[in-house]
Amino acid sequence: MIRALMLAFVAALAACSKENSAQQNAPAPSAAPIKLGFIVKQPEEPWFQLEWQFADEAQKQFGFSLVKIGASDGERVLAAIDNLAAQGAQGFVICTPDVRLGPAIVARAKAKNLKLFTVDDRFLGVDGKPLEDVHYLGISASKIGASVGVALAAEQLKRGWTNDETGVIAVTFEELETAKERTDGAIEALVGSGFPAARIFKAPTQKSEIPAALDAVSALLTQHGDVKRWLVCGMNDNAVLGAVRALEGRGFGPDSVAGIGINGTDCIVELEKANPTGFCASVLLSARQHGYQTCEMLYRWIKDGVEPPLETRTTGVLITRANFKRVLKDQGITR
Ligand code: FCA
Repeated sequence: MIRALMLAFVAALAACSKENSAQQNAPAPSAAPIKLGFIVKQPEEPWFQLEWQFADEAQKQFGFSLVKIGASDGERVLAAIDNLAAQGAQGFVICTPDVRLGPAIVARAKAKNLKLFTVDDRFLGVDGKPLEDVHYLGISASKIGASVGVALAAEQLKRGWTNDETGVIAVTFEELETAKERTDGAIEALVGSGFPAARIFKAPTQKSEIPAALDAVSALLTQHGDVKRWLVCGMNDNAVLGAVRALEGRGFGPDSVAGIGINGTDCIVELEKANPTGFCASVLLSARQHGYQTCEMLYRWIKDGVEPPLETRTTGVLITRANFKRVLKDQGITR
């Protein structure tokens, strides 16, 4: 037994020294590949899963390595940055869980010598104004919101709903610039199309999640029992889905509700349902640009010193139950 153990020990030593000499003779390894992080605030949201999917495509295309981290609060974000630095990353893309963390994130990235690229939600400075000197890629929020408003007005017309029987619910999240611009854009377009401002009601939320929207809209509905038909907008698909669920709870179905979301990625299951619901359309954003292009820009910045533009804005296209399958397939989101 002892002899067998000793033999194994000697064999292990020999293997070890062989490995060492092989290492000594091997050519110096080429520089380690560039490593990037991609931190998102809500990894459970299909939108962010798609951003990661497209970031993975960029990783394959350019040969950097990618570390994906979900971080739902400030503590987790700072820990994620430290973790990336400890792993030898050179930069990261981030959609922050709270835009007011901006200055702290900038400071931590600088201290750790990491390049920083923000996506979706733009950082705010201590004065509450956007940090315009931090690189950012986001949607053209006002325009996309306006396109929702125009599409809702068209739905109203198509359905022959009069202004007197109809109300608008805007599920708002006004602390977040991109969210406020979206709902403001939708409201402005509806008013511009002749819808009475006095029949547009805001359901404020502090979180971008279905339950938060459901609660806010349920509370609002108790105050407006006289409205027969509802048009619904919000910052994204989940805001509108929460509203549609709250309306269903009060007996409003697809004949009396028209809700239009934004993202186009978090409503696929809804649009696939055999029977229509009050959620009738969405503006599909470009998850590819938000995931792939941000990584590409950050990679080239690190590798070749090509600084990306400080601000890049993306657009969207309207998808409905009639065309969503084809459009999602064309954009590489579904097979
Ligand atoms: C924000 C929203 C996401 C998505 C993104 C572009 O981060 O929370 O759902 O709309 O902007």
